[in-house]
Formats: sequence, C-alpha cells, structure tokens
Amino acid sequence: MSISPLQKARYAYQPKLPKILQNDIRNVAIEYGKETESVSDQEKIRAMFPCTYGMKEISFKAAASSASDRKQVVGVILSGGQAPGGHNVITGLYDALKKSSKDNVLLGFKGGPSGLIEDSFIEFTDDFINQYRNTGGFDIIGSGRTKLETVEQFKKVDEVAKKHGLTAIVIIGGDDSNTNAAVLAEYLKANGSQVQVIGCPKTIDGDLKNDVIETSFGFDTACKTYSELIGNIERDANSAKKYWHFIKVMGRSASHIALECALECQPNICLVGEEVQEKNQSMMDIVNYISSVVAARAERGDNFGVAIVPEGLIEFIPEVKSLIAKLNDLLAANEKEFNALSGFAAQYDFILSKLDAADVKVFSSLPEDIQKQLLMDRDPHGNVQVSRIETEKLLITMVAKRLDEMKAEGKYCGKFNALNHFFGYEGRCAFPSNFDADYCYSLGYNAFLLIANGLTGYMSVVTGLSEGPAAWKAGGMPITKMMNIERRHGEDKPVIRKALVRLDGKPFKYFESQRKKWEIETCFTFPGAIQYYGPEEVCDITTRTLALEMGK
Ligand code: FBP
Repeated sequence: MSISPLQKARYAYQPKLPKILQNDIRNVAIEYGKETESVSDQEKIRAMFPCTYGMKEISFKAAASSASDRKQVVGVILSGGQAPGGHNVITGLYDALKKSSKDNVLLGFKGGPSGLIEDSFIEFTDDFINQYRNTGGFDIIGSGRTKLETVEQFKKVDEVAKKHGLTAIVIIGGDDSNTNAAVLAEYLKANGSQVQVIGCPKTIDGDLKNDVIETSFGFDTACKTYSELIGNIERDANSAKKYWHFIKVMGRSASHIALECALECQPNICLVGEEVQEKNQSMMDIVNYISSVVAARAERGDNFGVAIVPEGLIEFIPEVKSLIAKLNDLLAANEKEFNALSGFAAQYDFILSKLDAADVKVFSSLPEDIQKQLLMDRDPHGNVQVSRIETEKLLITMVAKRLDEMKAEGKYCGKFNALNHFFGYEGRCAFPSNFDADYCYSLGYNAFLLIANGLTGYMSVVTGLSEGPAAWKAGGMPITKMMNIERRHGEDKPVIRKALVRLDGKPFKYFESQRKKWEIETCFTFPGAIQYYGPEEVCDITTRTLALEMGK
C-alpha cells in the first residue's frame, strides 16, 4: 500500500500521555473516590442497575499496583459515526495491554456492535495496528449503528465472550452506545459473568459531555477541519465580494460544532438551535433576522457574507419540531402502509390526511425537496436524519423571497447571490489533531487500567484537558452517574443526558457579546489547516469552546 508523507510521519508520532500513565503499569495504583449518584431520577436508575449503581469514582496514583495479573482477552468495538482519533483509542488500549503482558490479546469486532453479536472479528498484531497509528477513520475494524440493547443480543454477546474467553469489552461510542455499555455491564454482572464493560466517549457532535467528561473525542479535529474550510470561504467571500455563503455543519441536535466554528472564524451569522428554541423563534423570525443582516451589510456596500447553520436547527423551530414529532409517530405507526405507497404524490396525500390543520399548514408551506427529506427513513433511534435535510438551501430560498418583499416595500437590500455548502463527512475522518491523537491514545490506555483493576460499567475519563497532556488526570466514572430517565418510544428509558449548548455557558456568552459586531462589520478570522508539526501554540491548541469552558 502506498502512503502519503504525512501518513508516514504520523505513524511515527508518539502520542503524549498524562504523567501518571507514563509510569510503568505496575506502578499505577487505583484510588477510590466518592460513591456516585445519577444526575437525576436516582431511585429509578438505582432500581434499573442494582449491580452497578452507586459505584465509586476512581483516579490513578503512582504506587504499586494491586491490579490483577490474569491474562486479559479484550474485545473492542467502534460504534456510530466516525470521529477522528478512534484508531488511537485502539492503539492506546493495545499498547497498554501488551505492556502489561505479551500474552494479552486484543480482538477487534468488525462493523460496530453487530460484529460482537455475529462474532466477526480480527486479532490485532503489531504489524497490523502500526498501519493505523495517529490516522483518521474507523476503517481499522469499521463501525455501525446497530443498537446493542435487547436481552437476546446480550445473550449472544455473552456466548461470543465465552467462546473467546473475553475478560472485557470496550465500547467506543456516543451517548446511546455508552448507555448501552452500561446496560450490558449490568446484564453481564447480574448474570454471573466476569466480563467487564468499559466505555470511551466518542462523537464529533460534542454533545457527550458533563461535569466529568470535558469533551468527546473527535470534536476538536472535526471543528478545526470545518473551521479551516469556513475560513477559506470567508477569504473567498471577502475577495470576490459577490456571494453570501450558507454553510450547514454537522452536529445532530446540538449546535456545539456551529458555535465552535463561529468562535474560530467570526462569520456574519451563526444560528444556534438551542437559542431558537429558548426564544421560541419561528421560521419567519429566523428568515427576518438573516434578511435584516443581509440588508444592513448591503447598505455598507457589502453584498457578501457567511452564515453558519447547525444541521439540527430545523428540529428546534417550534412549528417544525412539532411537525417532526408527529411525523415520527405517524411513520412509525403506519410503516407498512406508507412504504407500500408508490410515489411522492401518494405519500403527500397520505401524510396530509393524517396530520391536524396546524401541521398541514406547516408541512404544505415547505418546498417539495424538504417535504421529501422529512419523510425519509429514520435512523435506528427513530430520529429524522438531520444531516439529510437541506436547511441551508431552504433558508436561502426563504431569505431571497423575503428580500424581494423588503425591496417591494422600498427598503434597500443590495444584491443577494447565495451559495450553499454542507460540511460533515469532510471532518469525521481527518488525521486527528495532536489534541485528539493524544486524548484518544490516553483514553484507550486508561481503559486498559480500568480493566486490569476489575472495573465494569465505567467510562474511561481523562480530564484537565485545557492544560498540556502531561498535566491531564486519568480515571474512571460509573456510567450510571451520567444518566437520567427520558421518554423514548413511549417508554421510560435510562439514558446518558445529552449536552446541548448552554445559553448561560461561556462559549455562547462570548459569541453573544460579539455577534452584533460580526454581523455588520467584516471580522472574519482564518484558522488555516490543522498543524501537526511546529510550535506548541500552533499545533497543540484545544478548541475555543473547551478553553472558554475551562476559564481560559
Ligand atoms: P454519532 O452521533 O454517532 O457520533 O454521529 C455523528 C454524526 O456525524 C452526526 O453529526 C450526523 O448527523 C450523523 O452522524 C450522520 O450519520 P450517518 O453517518 O449515519 O450519515
């Protein structure tokens, strides 16, 4: 296989570990902290996790280890969407496991959780794993979105674990996958299995964070990749001075990625879904806001600009949110009948016949493309696939129409030529930034220590991330601590609470304090490409979000 010079150089990069993990593994001892409680609904969650609820937080200290020296056979899966750094979680886990004993074995189950159920696996070797060090992607073993949640599936996992003599399973995934890791840990423990389950916090969306997890891995690299591209577009816009660019960025419901890119690039507009919801803004409120910025810039002679749109925006607009909720239920309840309909016209009539008057009004006011996108297949969790809804195009069409009306009312609006972009997949498999390379390697390495110390139902946790890696702290947190009860598909389910953008948080507050200026003046900033080699202040910086949240 031919490789690029950067790829070759990255193979040789040695990720940095927290100081405590730099010790010989035999000199890293576990330290127990406080017993934990879930973030809310304590009684219900305690009852659902009788074997794994209330366990203690743990950290590591330099002292002789009392960890088990039994042979470890660990299985690992990658779950959900790709995020830069996933390979390094696996290489960190592998290195710690092999440092502990050459006889230890790491199996990678292929294609996500389904690999574990179907027993599709590879055994990692030095030669194989070395080709993936510090590289982007999840292609080392692939990923998938199968949900691991039924007792039947857990029984299969138990059988596969017995067959291979697995001692532990590491699940690298987002909030849902880690929720399922906790449920699997509970199931195995309750059924007398010794197999331990450890989670690692992954997702570019940045919505798996709380008072324990400072950031999920992949967010840093994905945001830096999008910010590079947005900065380049800003420079183009400021050079040509003839286009408005509407850029949708990934992130599912949460607007963390959009906000981080705004902090990095200072565009004229950045919509934040959580603010739209809080202020109960309608589609027309948003369109009026954008149109007023376009007109104000036109008055200065600036018929160009950049607007960032979070992909989940549409779900936060009250009237669309209500419509989507109804469509989700309707499509779930009438799946067969709906799928048997041939052509969009028949589907359209069917949907209209089932919606109430208010939802009919909203649905029929949307352009046909968006109507079709709202009727597309749901993801395995029953959610609309927001990455496939072209909100950025919808906004361009609606803003153009509004500007025409404003012109007809005598308002000067200049020229509005708009282009649309969607940045999502471009950032999910980039070479991990030094931050993500180091963070992920540390998470994987640390996961092995949690395993060696006999823990199950824990998330691998590395904190203090706004400092350099040497100062990072390593430990583990019971996953049940992060849970609350939410209503899912008509049932009360224990789930890790998703972190949306906090409007009282420092990143949003900073953005809010600046946005009036950014709207009208041209304040673009150009982050440039991720740097892997060079001065620390260029190569090892974290996101603005993390820095602001940590008071930097
Ligand atoms: P995860 O939540 O699994 O980390 O995936 C994140 C994400 O990239 C979202 O930002 C996006 O909406 C979604 O995946 C796209 O899913 P798919 O890869 O299935 O198209």
